[in-house]
Amino acid sequence: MTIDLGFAWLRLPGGDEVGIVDVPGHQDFIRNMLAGVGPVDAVLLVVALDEGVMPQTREHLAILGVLGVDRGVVALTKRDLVDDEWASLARADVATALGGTPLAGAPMVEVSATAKTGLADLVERLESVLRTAPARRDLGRPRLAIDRAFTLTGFGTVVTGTLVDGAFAVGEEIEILPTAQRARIRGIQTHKRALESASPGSRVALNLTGVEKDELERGMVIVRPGTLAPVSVISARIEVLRSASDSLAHDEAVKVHVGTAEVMARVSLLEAATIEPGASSWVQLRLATPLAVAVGDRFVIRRPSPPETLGGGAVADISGERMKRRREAVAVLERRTAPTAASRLLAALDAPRTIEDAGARSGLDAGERDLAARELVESGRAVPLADALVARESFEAFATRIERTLAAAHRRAPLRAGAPREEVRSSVDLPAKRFSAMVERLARDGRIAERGSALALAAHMPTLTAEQETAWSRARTALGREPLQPPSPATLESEYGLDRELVAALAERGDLVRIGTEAVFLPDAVVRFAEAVVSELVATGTITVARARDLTGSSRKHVLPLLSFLDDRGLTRRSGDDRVLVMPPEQARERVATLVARKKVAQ
Ligand SMILES: Nc1nc2c(ncn2[C@@H]2O[C@H](COP(=O)(O)OP(=O)(O)OP(=O)(O)O)[C@@H](O)[C@H]2O)c(=O)[nH]1
Ligand SMILES: [Mg+2]
Repeated sequence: MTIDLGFAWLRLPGGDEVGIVDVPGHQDFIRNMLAGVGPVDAVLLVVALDEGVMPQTREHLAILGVLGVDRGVVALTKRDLVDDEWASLARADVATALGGTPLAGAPMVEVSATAKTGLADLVERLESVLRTAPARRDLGRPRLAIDRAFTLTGFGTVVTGTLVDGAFAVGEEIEILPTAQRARIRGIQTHKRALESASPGSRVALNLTGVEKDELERGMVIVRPGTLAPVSVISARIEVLRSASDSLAHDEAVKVHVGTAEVMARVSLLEAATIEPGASSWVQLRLATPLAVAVGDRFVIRRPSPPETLGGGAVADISGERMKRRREAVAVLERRTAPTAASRLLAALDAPRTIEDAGARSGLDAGERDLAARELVESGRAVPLADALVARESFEAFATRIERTLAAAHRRAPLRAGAPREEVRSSVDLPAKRFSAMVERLARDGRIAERGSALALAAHMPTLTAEQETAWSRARTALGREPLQPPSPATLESEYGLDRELVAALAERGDLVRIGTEAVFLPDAVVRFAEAVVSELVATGTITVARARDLTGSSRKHVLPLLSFLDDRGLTRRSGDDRVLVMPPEQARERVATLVARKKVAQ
């Protein structure tokens, strides 16, 4: 009697090699059977004709259904021990038992191992069934669930398993989960032949350096470092088998079999209080020890005692979040398992994530993922934010939060240009790069505006109280008296009540132009000064500080910052003690006209 897994391979008549995992049939060893049956392309179900359908035959068929193994061949063995009539009765029995299972209608071949009859036919059927199996996907994220770990004299540590989702090559560093230990691949064998690399779907023996046999066991998973992380909470839709002896209750303890691992878990039912036999429901499984699983992995749940297969499902979410609000949780999970790749990816973009991260969460391969991402961005259902993508809905939530923060800041400080950028960023808690992309987009859409180092709602204008307006109107009269020899900011504050903040607000509104730290002018005065300087430069080519002062009726104290201002605006530049024009006259005149209108943005 087979107790544990056995491994062999076979060359098919067409030349292909097929790896074979022999699993125990007896009910006492179902847990070992489960460790071997997961990642297969097809199954060879063996029923002895002299015994017919046994209880374990039904349990095995149910497990195949749960795991989604939906192609195979049935070998009816010991044909030599029964007569024709018995054989045809048994055969009919088996056909009935297959009804409603993934092997319904599968080819059945009568064989005798002792008389060696039917064997060639069996292999041929197996070959044609395998031809219908879909190609193994390569997600560039290889995983190997360990089914055996041992030491081999002259080699050291060896593990075996079925490689899925990617390829491994000799020399590669690997990570062992859940322990997160690192090791290196020293050698690879498939069917006892040494290879440089192994491809997804093959039975593989890895010779590892940097790890001892004692540190490895069945159930652990070998991955490329950093590509998968163990989780303690997984969400899934579980189906309880119609044949289950009882319903599954909330908080019940079950055994979860996934890959080659087996762990205890508690079931949180997210919908009803129980799942009746034949029914299904969204659940969260709280695992006793963390498991390295990926979205889409099929698993089986069993009741520990008396041992019984209850059902299972496919992993829908591995974010590890405990979902408390059940109805919402179910809606999220429904979306994460939606039929199209685009809607699954979208469901994983509830927060800004890199496309790799979102793809892994939705169980998509690189091709599907990239196609879906393009579709989502083109249709506007997702928005790019620097290195990440985010669903439109979540983007809107961020945008609303930013707008609220700004509105509150404007209410608190109506005179201010806006709220400090960092303060706004902390209100949404986005990394700097993504926040900048967010701001850029909202600014482009005309929702918010960048005002120097501050952010504001696009429509925000600093607003003055009635007293401030009165103070401003008195100050303006004073500034207009000798526009190019205006009162200093200190005087404006002491005589007219224009403090720094009010001046900044007036500058923001475009009523004042601040030049340097020590001068404030009316916009018209700045334009007049610039016009005079430009005309002189067009006429004579250069201008001195003294000449500019005399021409405009200003003072040296004011002319110095005004000339620097023109330099800063790219209109003029210093040449010794003089200024010269740096652009053709026509262009200079145009620039003068926009000099203070542009002030508001540049500040
Ligand atoms: N006469 C006869 N005996 C067979 C035939 N096939 C297998 N046997 C015998 O039946 C017994 C059980 O065979 P196994 O191959 O161990 O059966 P199994 O399905 O692997 O059983 P488990 O591993 O316990 O699930 C052995 O003694 C075999 O020699 C056959 O076609 N004819
Ligand atoms: Mg056996």
